[in-house]
Amino acid sequence: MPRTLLATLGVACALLTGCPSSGDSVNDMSLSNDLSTPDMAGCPSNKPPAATITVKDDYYEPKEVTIPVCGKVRWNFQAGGTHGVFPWDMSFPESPVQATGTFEYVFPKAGVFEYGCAIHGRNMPGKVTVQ
Ligand SMILES: [Cu+2]
Repeated sequence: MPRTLLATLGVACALLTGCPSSGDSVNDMSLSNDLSTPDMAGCPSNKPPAATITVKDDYYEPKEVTIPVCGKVRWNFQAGGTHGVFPWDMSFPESPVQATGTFEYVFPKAGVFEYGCAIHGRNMPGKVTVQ
C-alpha cells in the first residue's frame, strides 16, 4: 500500500514541471518574491496624485488626463449610483464598483490607457495618457 502511494506521487511529480528537488528552490522563491514587489516597477511610492478625476453620474471629470510616467491617478467617486473604472485592455487593475470612495493607480509605463465604467461601459469613456 505505501509503495503504491509513493509511485502515484512520483508520477504526479513527473507530470509537473516544477517539483522542488533541492534547497535551491527556496532561494528561487525568495528571489521571485523580491521581483514582484511594487517598488520593482521603479516608481517611488507615496507620491501625491498627478491627476485627480471625479466620478459622477454618469461621467468622469475630467474625461481625459495626461500624467508623467510613474504618475498616480486618483479617482474620487462622488456619485449617486455605482460606477467603476474598467480598463478595456486590462492593462491596469479595475476599481471596485462603488458610489463613493477612492481608487488609485500608479502608471509605471508610457502609453494611452482607455477605460470605461463596469456598469455603463463605453457610454462613460475615460482616458489616461502617460508620457
Ligand atoms: Cu457608470
